[in-house]
Amino acid sequence: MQKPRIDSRRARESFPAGVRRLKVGPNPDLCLDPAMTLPIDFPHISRPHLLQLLRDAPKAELHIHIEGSLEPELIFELARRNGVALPYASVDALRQAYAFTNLQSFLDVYYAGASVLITEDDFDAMAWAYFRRAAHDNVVHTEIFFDPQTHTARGIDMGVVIRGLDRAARRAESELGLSVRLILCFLRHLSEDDALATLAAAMPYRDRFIGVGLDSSEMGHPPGKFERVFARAREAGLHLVAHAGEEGPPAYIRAALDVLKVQRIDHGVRCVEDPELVARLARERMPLTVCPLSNVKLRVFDGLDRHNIPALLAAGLCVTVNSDDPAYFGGYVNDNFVQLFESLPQLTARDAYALLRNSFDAAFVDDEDKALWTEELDSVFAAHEP
Ligand code: ES4
Ligand code: ZN
Repeated sequence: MQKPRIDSRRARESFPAGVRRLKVGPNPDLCLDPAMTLPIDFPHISRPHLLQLLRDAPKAELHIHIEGSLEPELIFELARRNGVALPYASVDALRQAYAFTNLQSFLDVYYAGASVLITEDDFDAMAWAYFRRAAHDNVVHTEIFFDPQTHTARGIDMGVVIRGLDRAARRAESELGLSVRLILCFLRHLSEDDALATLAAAMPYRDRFIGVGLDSSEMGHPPGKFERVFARAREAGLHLVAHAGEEGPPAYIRAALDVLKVQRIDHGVRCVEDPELVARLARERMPLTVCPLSNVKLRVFDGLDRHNIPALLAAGLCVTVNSDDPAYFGGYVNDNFVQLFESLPQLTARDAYALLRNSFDAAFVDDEDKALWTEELDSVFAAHEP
């Protein structure tokens, strides 16, 4: 049962007099129609108030690796509890290793951190900590990635991983009113046969996850390598997403669309190198789950002030903002929003609304949930003070 965090009836009552109600429901034209009119007074939202609105607004998070939410303190606690030796002497020493030069330099530390996860309780504890933190940021819906091969390769049973995450998810739904879905990711540096075996091992838990994704080292591992396993997932009625165009070229984004037939692109920021691809992404309203702090930490961009989100939005793309691996990249989803808007003064209140609204439009939920959350978002924006 999904309990909305904001009571929509109360939100409706608090709608300021004289502000016309929005027609609710997902607007399929949102990303294509920058001239869209809304009864929200966008130009009069001050910068400090906009930053607060970004924090307060309900939002969906669509790109978060749950193993990337493992904070150093919990890594050390689980290592002690499970008798796992870590190649770092202390929490501080581990934190000092978070100076990444590219995706691979991060993945090496990330997989070392995940090695402390052994029991169902460990997966539950990790996910529960993230859900509490996400609810604090007014996340109302989250689709979490998990990397089963990182664990099954160490002899951990698939059931331990999925049952632990699922237990935390059910608790988050009942105690935090957070809507949670799981997406199983294949590690692209491993073989397609390994991915096929992983999908088969997960099928007994088919009702506990809604989709599959593709992550880990992108260069040299094009999406085409996973054509058969994505076809099999599609036949099983699973949603499909893939990391593409983070470090890899636009051709990888095209292959994710044409060969894997994904419904969202994770990252996708390198699409701008291929104007025809950008036009296609806009035309098809293909969501990009962008992770600003991640992109800076992994040197995809030299700074948040150099991020291409303004260009992606200007091109009419359905962009969302997400945290990726918040424990490693210096912030959760609200940190991503606020630091992005602090660094890029050209981003407007209308852009903020579009990014938040896109998070619901791009979510794998039914139209009723999208309409409810969109209505809550509109109420928060319409109730703003200058
Ligand atoms: C990841 Cl930032 C990123 N890219 C690719 N794979 C990943 N797994 C965890 N974080
Ligand atoms: Zn990612």
